[in-house]
Amino acid sequence: MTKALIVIDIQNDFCPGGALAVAGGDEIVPGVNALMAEYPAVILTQDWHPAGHSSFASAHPGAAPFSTTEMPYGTQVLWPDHCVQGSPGAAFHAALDTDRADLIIRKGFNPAIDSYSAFFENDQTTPTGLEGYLRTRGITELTMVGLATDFCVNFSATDAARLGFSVTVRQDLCRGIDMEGSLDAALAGLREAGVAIA
Ligand code: VGL
Ligand code: ZN
Repeated sequence: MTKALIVIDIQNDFCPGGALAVAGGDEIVPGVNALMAEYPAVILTQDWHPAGHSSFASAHPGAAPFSTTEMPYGTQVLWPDHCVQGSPGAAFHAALDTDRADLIIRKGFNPAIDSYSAFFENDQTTPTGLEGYLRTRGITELTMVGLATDFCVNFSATDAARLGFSVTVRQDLCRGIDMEGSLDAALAGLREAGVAIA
């Protein structure tokens, strides 16, 4: 049984001062760096959108950030422009120890589909390839940390549990966006999916 630490989207745009800042997002960095030492495999995810991405409110005339729209794959929150490929906002937080990463998996690069989860795009069918990577390495046990608890951590952990991985979310090393009760809903959904919340 091999375990991996999955570090979700600790990028400048999700930290204070960023385009889609999560309160206290930067506070978790020292604890995440320290936790890396306890894992034989460390994987980072990076939200990585082309300019004009369909999840950006700016791509939908008249739409306000944090409103929702119907996409062919379901309801999508429209976000402020964030994590544009190659921009400073898409870079990892400067203090994150990226040297320890075995793999950096990018997601959200498909212009027409957002990807909260590290495993599947928001159509819940297009794979990112992470499942195959983990399985071929014999990794069965995942600990997840990062941003944001109620979106990318939530979707990644739920998908991982559904795929049969043993999953723990370290809530102390996550921070949430918490729009309209989304944090409580996410925590309930995670427990329902069989994810351990530590
Ligand atoms: C995220 C909203 C949009 C996240 C990414 O990392 O939780 N949230 N893109
Ligand atoms: Zn995004």
